Amino acid sequence: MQTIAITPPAFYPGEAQAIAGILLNRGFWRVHIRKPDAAESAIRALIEEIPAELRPRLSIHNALHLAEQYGLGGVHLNRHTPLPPQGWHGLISRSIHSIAEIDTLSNEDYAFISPVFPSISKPGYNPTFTIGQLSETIRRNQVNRTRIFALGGVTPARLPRLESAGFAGAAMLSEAWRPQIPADNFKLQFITHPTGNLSVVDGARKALEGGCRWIQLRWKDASTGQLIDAGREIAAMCRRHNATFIIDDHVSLVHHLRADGVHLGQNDMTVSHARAILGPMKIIGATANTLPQMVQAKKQGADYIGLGPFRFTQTKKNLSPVLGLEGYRTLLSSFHTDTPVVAIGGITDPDIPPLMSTGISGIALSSTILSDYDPAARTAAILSIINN
Ligand code: TZP
Ligand code: MG
Repeated sequence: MQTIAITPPAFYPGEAQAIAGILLNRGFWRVHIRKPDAAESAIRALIEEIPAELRPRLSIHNALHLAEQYGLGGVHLNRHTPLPPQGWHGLISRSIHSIAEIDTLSNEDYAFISPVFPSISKPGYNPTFTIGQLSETIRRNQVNRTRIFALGGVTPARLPRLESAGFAGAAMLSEAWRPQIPADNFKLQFITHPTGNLSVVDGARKALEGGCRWIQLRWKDASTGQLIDAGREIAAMCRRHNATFIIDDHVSLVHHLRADGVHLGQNDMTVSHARAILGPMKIIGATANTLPQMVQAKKQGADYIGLGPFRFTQTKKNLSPVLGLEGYRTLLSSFHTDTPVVAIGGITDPDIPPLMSTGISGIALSSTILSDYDPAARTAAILSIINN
C-alpha cells in the first residue's frame, strides 16, 4: 500500500522542510504539490527549497511545465488540466470522481478516486459509491493498468481496510500533515516556572535530566527578550534529548525558536487563528475546563487538550473551577476522540495512578517537580509511577 501526501492549498513557513520530512521519515511514497490559487513564482520558490534528490518523488497539480524544469517525477491531471505538457515522459496521475470514470483511464500511471470516505478537509463532501462497489470494479477492471488510489477522509487507521479492498494506495491531505505527538514524550509534561532556586532554563534542564521528554516554556512575567533567551537554551536542550518543546501563549515565537508548537488558553489566540499562522505541522495544545471547550478545541484543530485544573494550585492565576478525579471521569467518558488529553493543576505523585485510569494520556506538572530538593530524581520517580 503506497501513500501519497497532498499539500494543503496555502503555503506555510517550513513547508519545504515538512515535505522533505514526510518523504524521508514518514514512509510516504510521493508528495503532490497542489496549490490551486498560488502564483507560479511561489510554487517555484517552494520547489527550489526542496532538495533536488527528492524532486523525483514530487508531482505537481498546476503550472505543470515546472515539472520538466525542476526534475519533478510526476504531473497530475484533472478536469481543468486534462493533458500533460508536450513530450512529458514522467508519471501521470489523474483525479476521478465516479466508478464509471475508471474505464476511461488510459495513459495514467495512477488515479485518485474520491471521496471514498466523507472528506475531512471539505466537510459535506460525501461518497456516492461504496467501497464494496469500488473494490469490485478495481478487481474486474481489465481495460487499463492504472493503479487506483483512494482519496477523501483517508486516515492511517483506514489504510488496512483500503488495502484489502484492492486499492494500490491512498492519498491524504489533512491527515498527512498532522504533527506527530510522540506518545512516550506526552506521558509527562514539565511546565516551567521560575523559583527562588531555579531559573526556567535550570528547571527544564533538571526535568530533562530526570527523563521528561516534553517541556512547555511557561513564564508569565518575562519580557520577550527573556523568553527568547530562555527559549533558545531550552530548545537546544530539547533537541539534544529528542524532547518535544512547546511555548505557552506566544504563537509568534514558535518559528523563531524552532519550537514544536504552542499551548493556548481560553483567553489566548484561538486555535484556528494559530493554525493559520503556524501551518499544519506545529503542535497546538489547548486548555479546557469543560466538555464544550474540549469539543471546540478539537474542532478548531488542537492536537492535544490540557484539561484542568485537577485541584487548586498557586502556579496559575485566575484558575478555572477545579475538576477533581470525578470531573476527569465524567469529561473523559463523554469525549470520544483520539485527541490526547493531559491532566494539569496541583497534581502530586499519589494522584497519578487514579488520574491515568480516567483515560488521559499524560500528566503535566510544575511545582511538584520544582519544589523537590532534587527535581531530576523526582522527575524520574514520577515517570516510573506513570509507566507502572
Ligand atoms: N494550567 C492549569 S493549572 C496550571 C496550568 C498552567 C499550573 C500547573 O502547575 P502545578 O504547579 O503543577 O499546579
Ligand atoms: Mg495562556
